[in-house]
Amino acid sequence: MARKKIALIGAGQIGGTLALLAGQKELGDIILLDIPDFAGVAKGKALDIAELSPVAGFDAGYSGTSDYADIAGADVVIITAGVPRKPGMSRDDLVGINAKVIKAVAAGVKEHAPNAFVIVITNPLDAMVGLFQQVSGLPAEKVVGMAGVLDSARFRWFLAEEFGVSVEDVTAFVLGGHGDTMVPSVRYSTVAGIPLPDLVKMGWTTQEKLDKIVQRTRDGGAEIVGLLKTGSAFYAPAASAIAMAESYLKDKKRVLPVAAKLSGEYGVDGLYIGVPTIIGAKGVEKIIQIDLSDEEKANFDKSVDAVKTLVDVTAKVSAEG
Ligand code: A3D
Repeated sequence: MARKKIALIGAGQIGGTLALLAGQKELGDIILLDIPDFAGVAKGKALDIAELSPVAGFDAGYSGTSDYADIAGADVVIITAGVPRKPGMSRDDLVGINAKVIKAVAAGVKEHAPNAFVIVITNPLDAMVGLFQQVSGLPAEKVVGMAGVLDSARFRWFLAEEFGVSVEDVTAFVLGGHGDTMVPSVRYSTVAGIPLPDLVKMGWTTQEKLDKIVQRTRDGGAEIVGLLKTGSAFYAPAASAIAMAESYLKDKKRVLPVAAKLSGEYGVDGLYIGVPTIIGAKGVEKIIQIDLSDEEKANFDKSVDAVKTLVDVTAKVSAEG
């Protein structure tokens, strides 16, 4: 079987980490694309990782480019092109620059890799993935946004630390937009199947501590921006997108929270928002609708409203140029 082709649009912090992780998992040959001024960075990172591969013991082709013709026929495209946050900035402050970038990327992917499974990471996530799908016209089930896997990984790690158990045995559930209004669900998060409210009853933790963990999850991105000062998180975001790409390429049918385009589910139509899905060879094979409590539904609706506002701002900005 021929190797798959993975195109990474944006060869910055996340792009480079994606290239390394995709190679280590032998998901396919990897091409890093960046703007002409950064073509050297794309080529340099590609060569550096290629030279790592004999030591690490994996086979994957690596190249760098600024020419979209080189991504022709890509099976998976992961987009990180744009600018990240600096301290004091919200994800929403990035709309002006990143909307223009996403429009350019959408044109390139539409022309050269229209059959790819596309994972958008560029912030503000829910608005940028919606814009990409709208401009590229690619089928909605083949265009997703990465946020929920990362947000729930953060939630899982905080919970594993709190309980002193393996991260492998903690599952966590996060819904809604990727922003301050995201909805980490305490009811649907578990340690080895035991829901968090039961763990409170069992005396493993207190409701107060859980509330703090939920808030820390919501602020997880800002916590890292505050520490790094030069940009935003990149290791965990890259690993999260790779889990999504792997589920598609290997038809694993993993149940993953992704930003998917809803058509009536959860009472939302035509908007990208974080929901649990099954990711397999067809892309988003199913959007899973779970029962939300009144409080969860109210929080989810608030998150949807925040995403709608951002989508409106994005539409205005993109109409201007
Ligand atoms: P950074 O290291 O700056 O890399 C971005 C790269 O995009 C740079 O190399 C740019 O040259 C390149 N670029 C800019 N414009 C274009 C273009 N038109 N075509 C191709 N490449 C271009 O940033 P990063 O890798 O740290 O972050 C990338 C994006 O991911 C930012 O928007 C972040 O806000 C976002 N991000 C999202 C999450 C989510 O969970 C959704 C998490 C972390 C970061």
